[in-house]
Amino acid sequence: MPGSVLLVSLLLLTDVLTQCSLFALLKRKCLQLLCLIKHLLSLMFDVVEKIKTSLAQPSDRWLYFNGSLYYNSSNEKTWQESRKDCIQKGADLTIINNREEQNFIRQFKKYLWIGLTDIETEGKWKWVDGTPLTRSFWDSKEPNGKTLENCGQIKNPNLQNNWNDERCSNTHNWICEEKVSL
Ligand SMILES: [Ca+2]
Ligand SMILES: [Ca+2]
Repeated sequence: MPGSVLLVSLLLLTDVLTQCSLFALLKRKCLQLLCLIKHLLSLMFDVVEKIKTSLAQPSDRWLYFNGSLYYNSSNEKTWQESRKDCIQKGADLTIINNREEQNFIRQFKKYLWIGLTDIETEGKWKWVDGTPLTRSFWDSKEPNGKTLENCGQIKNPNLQNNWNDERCSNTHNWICEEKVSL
């Protein structure tokens, strides 16, 4: 009898030890899982903080005026490259339709490419949407560049009428316009 008691005791002990090691493994896995969750939560917290920061500092490059959003560039490009940038932004170079819009663009107080060109036919100024120029705000001696200057630009912001025809390959700031449908 003492022999069988010893055997049972040994079996029980083995079983307890197995259970204990399984428990230790489970505990280790749980700790690893908790560490992973903690790491994921800290990553999510970082992302939320970044979103909050970006929302708190909206880009001052886009401004709304009378049914359109305008992007005023911080760097300079050629007329063609400027246009490409606007198109990449889902917009195009600005088309100026009236005095109110002209005055709005003047307030940026910069030389700016606008969506006007006579590159196809000298003297036949067209907007980038293909419409011919009807209402214009040329500076008094402009346009004067003949075939050398084929791209439209806003120049002296102090003048009410301040458009200039400029060499398209020169680099300037530019202004994009995106119509907003409400
Ligand atoms: Ca020209
Ligand atoms: Ca000119």
